[in-house]
Amino acid sequence: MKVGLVGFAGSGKTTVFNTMTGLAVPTGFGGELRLGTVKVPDERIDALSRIFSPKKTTYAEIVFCDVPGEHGADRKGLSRKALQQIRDQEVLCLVLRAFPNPALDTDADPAGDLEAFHTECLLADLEIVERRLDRAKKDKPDALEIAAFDLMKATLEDERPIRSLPPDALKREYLRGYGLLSDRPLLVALNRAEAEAAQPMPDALAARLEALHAAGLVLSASVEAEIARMDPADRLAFLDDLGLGESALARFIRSAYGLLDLISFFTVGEDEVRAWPIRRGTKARQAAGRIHSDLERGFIRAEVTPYDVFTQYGSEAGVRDAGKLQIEGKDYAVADGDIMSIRFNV
Ligand SMILES: Nc1nc2c(ncn2[C@@H]2O[C@H](COP(=O)(O)OP(=O)(O)OP(=O)(O)O)[C@@H](O)[C@H]2O)c(=O)[nH]1
Ligand SMILES: [Mg+2]
Repeated sequence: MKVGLVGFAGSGKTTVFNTMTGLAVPTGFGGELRLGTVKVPDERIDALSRIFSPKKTTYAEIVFCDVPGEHGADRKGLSRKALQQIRDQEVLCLVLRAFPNPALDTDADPAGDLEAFHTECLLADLEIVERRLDRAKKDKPDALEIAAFDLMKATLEDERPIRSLPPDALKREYLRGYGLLSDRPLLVALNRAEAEAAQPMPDALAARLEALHAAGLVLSASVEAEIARMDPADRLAFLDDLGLGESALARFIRSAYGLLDLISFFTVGEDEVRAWPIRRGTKARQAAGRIHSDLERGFIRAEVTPYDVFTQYGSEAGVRDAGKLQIEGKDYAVADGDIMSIRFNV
């Protein structure tokens, strides 16, 4: 999963980047595009790794991309370059400033910034959708595709994001390659002053996020960035002082997994114990394809042990002897925590 930290100048994107990655990149004024990789902690993987002692243990990963803000010019506009940098991201994390930033000459206005960002995305998308419809008059039009673009145009003109259209209303395959921004999953991080770190998202903002089909997260990036660099043993005490039980990264991961409806299945063995993130509802055959395309092509069956069943019997042999090994076909919907072994033939 590639998550872009986006938003207006000085909103704290680089500080959020440091919070999530535990790095100490210099903050303030622009800077460059940066990538940082974070492992998704999973106690089940820790436990499986202790049991199998594999050569390699692989957690799911999130790559954060810190997109520099644009200072000067029109504060609430986004340049073509900025739009392109945002288009390169799979998931958008919009950082809203809700703290006084002495380097900026405006007060914090998170609700206004959210609307400004939303409008920029709508306008950029509308330009693309209208261009496609213009061209369709000249090309041989595919009626269904044109209908899809007409629906998108009406949605955008109604100031609603494309992501608000359910999958049965809009076939996402028509969108491939167009880089529409308002279709990207959106997670909004309300970045506050330290004293307000533990207060919930204001109701009005929460309602607006729901209408935009976005998830929300409250944090105070500057203190949490410091906490993220501490010894893990000290972290909890400091989080507790702030009135928080969990790190910003842990809360972020939960929100993002919820927003994207992600679950994990596992593969185990002496070589590697590994977590594989997939969308809920993914079928066994497609899930096998995440491991290797040969496993999808030559899929025969999946041998599945739910994590809880595995821990109950303690070993693969124990599960098998107890007759608890599930044999599943290609259309089995993989469940969170399934330990999978794929039988295949190519
Ligand atoms: N009080 C407070 N200050 C913060 C917080 N987050 C960031 N800052 C400060 O705000 C300033 C800008 O932070 P950055 O993280 O560089 O902001 P940015 O969005 O990356 O800025 P650009 O990339 O220049 O757009 C720095 O001085 C940070 O220390 C926060 O949660 N609370
Ligand atoms: Mg920055």
